[in-house]
Amino acid sequence: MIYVMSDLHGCYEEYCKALELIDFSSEDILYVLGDIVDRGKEPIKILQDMMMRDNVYPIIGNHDYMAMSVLRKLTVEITEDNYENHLTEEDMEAYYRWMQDGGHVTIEQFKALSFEEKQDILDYMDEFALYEEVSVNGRDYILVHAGLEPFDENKNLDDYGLQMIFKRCNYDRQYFDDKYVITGHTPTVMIDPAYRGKIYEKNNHIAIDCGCVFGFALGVYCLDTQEKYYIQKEDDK
Ligand SMILES: [Mn+2]
Repeated sequence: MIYVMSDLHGCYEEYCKALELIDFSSEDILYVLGDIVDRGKEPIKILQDMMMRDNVYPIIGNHDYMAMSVLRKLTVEITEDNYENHLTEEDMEAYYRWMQDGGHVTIEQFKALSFEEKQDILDYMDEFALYEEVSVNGRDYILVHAGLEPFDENKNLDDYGLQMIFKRCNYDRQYFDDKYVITGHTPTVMIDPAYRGKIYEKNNHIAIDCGCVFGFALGVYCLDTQEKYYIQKEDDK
């Protein structure tokens, strides 16, 4: 079976419970549609678990992108040649922007790793895909973190570039008649309050960020059966 989930945001416990719920095995495939890090409690643990599995395919989210850009810069060995000009003003701005957007937990846990563990994580994140196209039982899916905006049906998917991870999807607009677009990034409660904590399906859109880190749920969607699974977020005590 092929499954998708998104916006784990450090919710390691719920991620483990979701794998258990779907009885995830080496025969299955899981796509994670980005925003694995930031905000929640255990982002690095999720990354390390994903890295160990060769049937989990990551797609990059804006938080993963921000984290990777900043952590790359901070993990460079400081030498006599670069110590004065290694971090530019732009780097510092990116750092503060990331901290304001929930990067604290990620950087704290990253700092506690050994140099090799840090490199492994950065190398792993470097390989994250920008999007994926998957066909299952005659249904075609495009898997992407944020959306395809500004949308143009004649545009190649590759031409959306980083807008795919930063620019919010327009859920009122059907992009394709013959393809489903699966996105995270926008908690479904923001698309329509009636979908609070639930996967949203309309206009050939499937929005799967059920707002786990905001106290709602982690949703899992099965591409083979169109079944939906939920892990309710435990209250942080
Ligand atoms: Mn996002």
